[in-house]
Amino acid sequence: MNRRKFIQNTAITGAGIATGVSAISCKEGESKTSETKKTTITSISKPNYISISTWNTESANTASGELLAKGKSALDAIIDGVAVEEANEENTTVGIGATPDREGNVTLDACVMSPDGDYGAVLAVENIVHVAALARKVMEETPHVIMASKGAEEFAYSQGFKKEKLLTPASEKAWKEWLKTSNYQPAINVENHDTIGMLAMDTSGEIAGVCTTSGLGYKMKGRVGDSPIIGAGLFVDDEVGAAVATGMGEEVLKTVGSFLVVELMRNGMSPQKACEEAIHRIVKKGDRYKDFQVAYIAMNKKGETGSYAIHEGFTMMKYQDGKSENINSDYFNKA
Ligand code: SD4
Repeated sequence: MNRRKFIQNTAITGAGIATGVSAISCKEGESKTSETKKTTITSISKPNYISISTWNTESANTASGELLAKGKSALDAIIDGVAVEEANEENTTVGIGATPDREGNVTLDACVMSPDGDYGAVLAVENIVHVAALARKVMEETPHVIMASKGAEEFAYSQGFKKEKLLTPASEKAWKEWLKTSNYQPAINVENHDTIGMLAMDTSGEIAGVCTTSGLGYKMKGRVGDSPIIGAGLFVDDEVGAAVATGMGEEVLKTVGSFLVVELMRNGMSPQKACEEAIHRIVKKGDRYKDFQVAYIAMNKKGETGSYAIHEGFTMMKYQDGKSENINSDYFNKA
């Protein structure tokens, strides 16, 4: 670990105080260098690494956290982490088994941002399960940042992705049931297991983020939500922090929500307060918020996190220094 990373990762307090040692062995070693020998570390305000994700996505978030613990980069950890959920047929809003559009096509959206501010996204992709990894390929292997639909799918095959049927017998059955009424009313907190947005900070203090989804169930053919759109569904600025959204994408898009959260943090707000303010920007537009859910999660460079939703029921998974918890998010609509 170089000196810059060491300083980034460590809150040094109590210069000259003789007691207290770092809980982190590699940092203990560094505290013995000539530059720092008069300084004893008495508190560490920042976790070694941290992964947070939307909803009750424990296996995915733990997978990411465990990779971070092994020293993997934030970018590697989140892509492999969300892949767990993309492959989970039980999750009806991500990857295989996801709810189709109203014509029965499962179309997926995803995007990723790296610590150096790079971005890649895929929109309305069919037949590919791991669209977060595909978004990373767009970011790293093409001169573009967004690829959509058939072009994105063909690019996926050129990169070795497999063609897979995303509509499962269960999601097909549910769609046929829906066709009986064709009532498009995205439900609030459908099953507390939804679009997955994940943010991670690795052991070198770098932050990356990802979002992957099938969008809103029974959407119109061709509809794209906030999740793959930079600044709306996801934003990462490694100097400041990161935010990711879930819920009614149209509302997140109209307020450029994740960018807003990061900019509010840049101006000094905590992740928690920044998420609250971004939700307030939506609800102050009128009473329509009563019928839809939006939630944000965020983290800053100190490893502090926050989450806030319009309605009760949203949870954030957090894996930090070996411990996983599912945190009930605070929310706006307490009426
Ligand atoms: C969208 N924001 O497509 C996504 C859907 C979502 O929880 O997050 N659902 O609008």
